[in-house]
Amino acid sequence: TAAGDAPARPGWTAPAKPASGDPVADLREAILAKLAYAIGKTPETARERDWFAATALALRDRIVDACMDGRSTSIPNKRVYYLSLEFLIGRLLSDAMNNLGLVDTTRRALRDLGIELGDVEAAEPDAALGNGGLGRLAACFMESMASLSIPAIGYGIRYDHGLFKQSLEDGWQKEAPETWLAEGNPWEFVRPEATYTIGFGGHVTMSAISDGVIRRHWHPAETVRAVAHDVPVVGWRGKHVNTLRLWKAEANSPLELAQFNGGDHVGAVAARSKVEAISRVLYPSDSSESGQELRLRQEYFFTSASLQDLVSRHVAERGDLRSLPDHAAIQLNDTHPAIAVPELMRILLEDHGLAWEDAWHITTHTLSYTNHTLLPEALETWPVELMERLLPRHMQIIYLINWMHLEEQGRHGRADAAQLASVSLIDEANGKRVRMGHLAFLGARRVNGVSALHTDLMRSTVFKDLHALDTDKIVNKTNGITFRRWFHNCNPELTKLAVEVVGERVLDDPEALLGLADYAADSAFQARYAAMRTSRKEALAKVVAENSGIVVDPSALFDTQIKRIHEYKRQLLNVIETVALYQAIKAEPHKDWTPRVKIFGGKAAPSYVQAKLIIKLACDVAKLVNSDPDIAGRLKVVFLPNYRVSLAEAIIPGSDLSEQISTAGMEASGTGNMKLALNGALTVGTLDGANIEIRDHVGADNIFIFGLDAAGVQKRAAEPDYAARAIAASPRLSAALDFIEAGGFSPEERGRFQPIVDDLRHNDRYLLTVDFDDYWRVQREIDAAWIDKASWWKKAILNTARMAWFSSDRSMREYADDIWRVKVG
Ligand code: NBG
Repeated sequence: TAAGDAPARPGWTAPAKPASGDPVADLREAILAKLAYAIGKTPETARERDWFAATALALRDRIVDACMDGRSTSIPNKRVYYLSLEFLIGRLLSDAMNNLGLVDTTRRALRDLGIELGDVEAAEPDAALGNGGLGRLAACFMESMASLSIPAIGYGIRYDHGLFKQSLEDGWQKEAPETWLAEGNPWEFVRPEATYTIGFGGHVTMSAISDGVIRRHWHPAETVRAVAHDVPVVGWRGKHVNTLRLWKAEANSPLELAQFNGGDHVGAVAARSKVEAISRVLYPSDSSESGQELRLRQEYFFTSASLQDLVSRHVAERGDLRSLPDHAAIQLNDTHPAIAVPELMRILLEDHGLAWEDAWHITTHTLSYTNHTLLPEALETWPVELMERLLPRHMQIIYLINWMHLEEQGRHGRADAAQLASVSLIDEANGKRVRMGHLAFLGARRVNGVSALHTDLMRSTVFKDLHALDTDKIVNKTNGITFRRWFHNCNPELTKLAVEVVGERVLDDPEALLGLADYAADSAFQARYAAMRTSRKEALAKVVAENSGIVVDPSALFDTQIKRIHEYKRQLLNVIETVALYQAIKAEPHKDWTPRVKIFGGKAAPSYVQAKLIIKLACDVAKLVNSDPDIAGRLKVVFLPNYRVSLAEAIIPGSDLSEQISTAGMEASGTGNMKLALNGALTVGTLDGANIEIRDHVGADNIFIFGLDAAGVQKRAAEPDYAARAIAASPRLSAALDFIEAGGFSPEERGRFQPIVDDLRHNDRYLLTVDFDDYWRVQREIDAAWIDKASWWKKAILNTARMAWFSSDRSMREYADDIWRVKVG
């Protein structure tokens, strides 16, 4: 069959396996068999990594059983195809065990063998095939779709190297390559039979096929093969299994024989390694565009392979491509796969001989597009010259789409030059570039934002003129997180509490969590909730000590900011408030200060100089504050290196306060905000992204809001000298900046942080100075709130209960109903 898919097998039964009637013994034997026959090791010689592989393989068999029992392999009426350049998966073992209902069974099976499950879990490398929120969202969506039995295939790239490893050398970020595949990947199936040819460059020819009808044909100059690697994604209670299909780039021939025979052995393999570079490494840019040719190659590579795959599957199953929109919904995760618009057109026109109008109808009724940022520097555009060289046929199609689109404006009397320029696919102002957001918009049936505010801003800013042409196209789909990973797996103690109070159904229906609210003021329940937090904080304190050498007191308020380091996220606001707090404690050392531990984690893009300097400042502040006897442990600052999914799973349940302090209007949604609030951390945040909806759900009394809102930011940013005036008006901010500028944290290099201070005084694009005083105010309000423990725990419990709505199951239901029109369950 097309692409090597298993045909429907309603009558399939699993091959006989030893079944003693004792599930623990069965799994133990299965693990031992994998260890011997797949890994080639004995229990005596096996390392933790080997036990991990054996356990993963044994569980994978169970997933295959679930997958082949007929439900997942019968042809569904409609499939969702989720195209994403990033899937930030993390570890899969606990996901698989939990969703198969085998956590205890596995623990006991391993214990029989003298192995601790925790050690085996820790031996699994994170699959870090993403940068941050966008990639993690894709992973949450995959898990939720499987749990809701929405037939889906995720498509992405199987990078040899995921996001770089971060270390801190004297507070400076250093990057090292990530090597998750070094010892293989036990979860994946290689599918060499699902291989497609992807072209680049070359030229286009024309031929007349009948009266006046001209066909164009692309003759690529180079080709590379995309080979499928499938990772099964098992849903909750093992009811449904979907596939994450990741493409690996392979050269057509392993080496140029003629060259090799001619004696040029090295040259013969060089071409191969250049071609295969496409799937070598994930670009480490988050919310900023990287612009290199290799990046465009990656985007086209995975988009083309995915479309070829799904088109051939459709043809095999249904015969006629005209029914594609009825049976396939393709979601473009940001503009990275936006080349899908001309690529699907090309496939329909060239490979299947459809007429333009039919091809355009099919395309615009199959594709939808999610926007994840409005930051101008992150909006993808590609130089026309590069597109013409690399994808000449696609550039022609883009020109034709644009011509028809602009003609239509004329017919509707909208021929005003400025307006045409704003809706054109080509940005003429910056040396002719293709606007990928506009391209995705025109090719999509639905375009969505990821929070209510973000969607409103899409309509009123970046997509204003396009929106006016089709006011139904933009819809909102607020992000969500999978509760299986971010609640059940990462916080079994809290899950146990919830199950005891509201019953087992809370595991199947996130909405049931709301029942917890009835216990928010119950002092006995509060005590149990607080005990849960204490034990999570003790565990986190151990992680902190192991990773940073810093000893922290679990009874202090754990104040957490974990996310990519980016100026708009304003880690710097938090650091400068830390400086001001340090100065205040120094000035009044005998005052009754609320003990705090400030925990930071996050990576900076390797080329993002200012972000790296912010990390260094945080580390230098930590060094001075943590060693000052006057502070006496009332303030500790920790920067945890190599923030990643598995570290987040340890930090989140142990956090009391969640820092979500981006400049209003700049964080499209945020999802870390949801994970922390669900686990009962109170949010200190601006009215940005999903923070607004979090406030609406948890209640304004249970969240700490400060600063300008998005409209206020727009207004203030237009005023002259706003930063200088804000600094002049704030003695506290002035003193903190003066101290940093004077080398207070860098006596060995006085001017080290001058670029940071200068930027704040003269530029401050992110309005940090303007929000500073209100941030200080709300932080002191939080200090006071922490003292009243009964009230604090009540707020925390209400947060957990009322975050029910932020489950990605809810998000996926909304996409299914509104965008994909696919049946759930
Ligand atoms: C990010 C936004 C986040 C949002 C995630 C997921 C990009 C381009 N955007 O606010 O910055 O939560 O997407 O939607 O990474």
